[in-house]
Amino acid sequence: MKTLPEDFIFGGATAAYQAEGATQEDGKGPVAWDSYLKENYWYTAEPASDFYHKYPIDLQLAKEFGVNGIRVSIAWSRIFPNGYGKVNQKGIDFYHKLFEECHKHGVEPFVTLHHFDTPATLHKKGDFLNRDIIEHFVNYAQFCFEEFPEVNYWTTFNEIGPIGDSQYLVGKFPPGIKYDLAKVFQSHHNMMVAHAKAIKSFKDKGYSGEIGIVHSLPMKYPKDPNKAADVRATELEDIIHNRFILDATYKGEYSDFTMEGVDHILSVNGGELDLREEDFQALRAAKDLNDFLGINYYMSDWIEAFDGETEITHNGRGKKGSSKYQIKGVGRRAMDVDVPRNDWDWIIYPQGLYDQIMRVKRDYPNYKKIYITENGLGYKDDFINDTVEDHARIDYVKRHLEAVSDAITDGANVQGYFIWSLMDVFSWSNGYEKRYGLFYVDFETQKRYPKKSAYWYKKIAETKVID
Ligand code: BGP
Repeated sequence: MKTLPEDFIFGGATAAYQAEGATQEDGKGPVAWDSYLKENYWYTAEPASDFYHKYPIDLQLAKEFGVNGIRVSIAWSRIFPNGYGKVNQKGIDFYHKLFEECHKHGVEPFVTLHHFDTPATLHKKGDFLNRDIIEHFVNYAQFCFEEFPEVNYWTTFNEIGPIGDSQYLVGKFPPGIKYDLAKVFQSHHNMMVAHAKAIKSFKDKGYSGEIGIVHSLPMKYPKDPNKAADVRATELEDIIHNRFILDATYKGEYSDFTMEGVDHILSVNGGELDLREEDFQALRAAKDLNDFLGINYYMSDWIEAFDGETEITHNGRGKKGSSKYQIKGVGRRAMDVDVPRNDWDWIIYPQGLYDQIMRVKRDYPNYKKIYITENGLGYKDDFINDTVEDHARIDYVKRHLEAVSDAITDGANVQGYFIWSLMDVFSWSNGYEKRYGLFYVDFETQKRYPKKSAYWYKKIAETKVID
């Protein structure tokens, strides 16, 4: 039986917009999602999991079930309703109370400054495509570092990769632009510069605690490893989703290999990047300052060569087999590989987590430590007799924890795992039907019910034996 270290964090993850609800309460400023969900989806962020009011219950449950870490994010627009300028004291008070409650229950808060929810005012001006936001983000970060000394673990951004992809490639996040690869890379780059400047200022001011970044790192494999065109397609997909942001994080520049791939993609798809020497100065100054890397890992993809136009269909309703993903000049995700998927076509492959951790260790040796900051299985839970017999979720988490254990045995420094999600929350582009939580949330009554996975997780957290 595999084990995990004694001081390992067994966490649960959440995000402000997906959990809190109360989108217009106590002076919170709007975010682009408020209107975007109304106009494009069949749900809104109300009531979410009403974490804004129910957090003491969730933290009590966390404690009872052996969860000793929680990922939460600060909603930027609760602190600065317009993204900058006037501050909102009620928002500040809320997070002080939240962090206090976490510590009271022995649940360490890992706090993200930006989890997909740019204030509407800044989003309207181009979000991270507009360089002005870099300074606003850094000011907001500095404000939080100063205001919340009780926070021991800071994360600048959650998933710079999927933000750009979802906003400008897939078009499922606001502003819903499709197939614009130049915007994808520019957004990634500008966010990485904002990250670099924020952590540099954190370190310069000598705050206590640690700071890092959370990247989503899906592993990419060639459908036929003996076919050069499949291997090339895989490399290009990997550059879009992993290599570009990892290079920026740990090398402070893009390697020649990465840039050659980016140039190729843009030569086929059009568009140019605005990459300035001052940006690279900022990236270089920060590349060794990341105390940790958070890896969010849900799936891997098998990629094959493809010669045709870009077409991406998002499977948001959980209708298995309805997604499509092919990019001109890059490749396409093979649907006919013999690996299990969930209803949203996410390929379940724990070995990919091991491979991704070991790749970071090998290619970015200046990483210091890793937390698995999100991993979990989304599905339409059957709520029967006040619980959910979520054996598939238990199996999924078990196999991914085993992959983490293997990576530690093979020399990787991984110090914690946060299941997505602590309690059920709504999913950005898939609604309330796609559940992940250890605790089932009845969204009408807002009551919580432990699922079978919660009891199982508690046992692992207590024994550190993956059984
Ligand atoms: C990550 C996000 C989370 C969460 C999770 C599950 O990308 O950081 O906020 O939503 O994925 O994804 P989904 O909700 O699309 O199933």
